[in-house]
Amino acid sequence: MKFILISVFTFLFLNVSVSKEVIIDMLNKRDDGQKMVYSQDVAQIDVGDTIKWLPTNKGHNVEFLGGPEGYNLPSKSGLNKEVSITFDKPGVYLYVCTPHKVMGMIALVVVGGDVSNKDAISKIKMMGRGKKKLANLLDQI
Ligand SMILES: [Cu+2]
Repeated sequence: MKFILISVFTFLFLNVSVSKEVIIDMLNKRDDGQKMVYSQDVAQIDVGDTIKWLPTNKGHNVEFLGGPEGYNLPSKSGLNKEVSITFDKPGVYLYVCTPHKVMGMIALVVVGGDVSNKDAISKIKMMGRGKKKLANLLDQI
């Protein structure tokens, strides 16, 4: 009995601690020299995890352009605003910075390792460097 109780508590504890928060910065320049980028191009997270975007540099936001089928895209954030989203649905998500998407300020979130909607994401119309970068990022997942 004692063993079962310990097992149950361990399971509950692990289950709670598994959900994590990932921080992504909105940057004018990243350590690798890339300009107008998020600190992570591809964020691989688990179902139930939260991503918090910080307006580390000014003039950026987060606008979702695509996600798994049935997902209601969140409304785009205001410039210089912190954004926090919890992802409960597995799949690939594409988000961009509204003013800089043409310059390639775009990124992906992959939830639960599920890339089954990758094709749908690849069909989202992008322009300029954003277009090239989307193809490049999709190649990485
Ligand atoms: Cu931007």
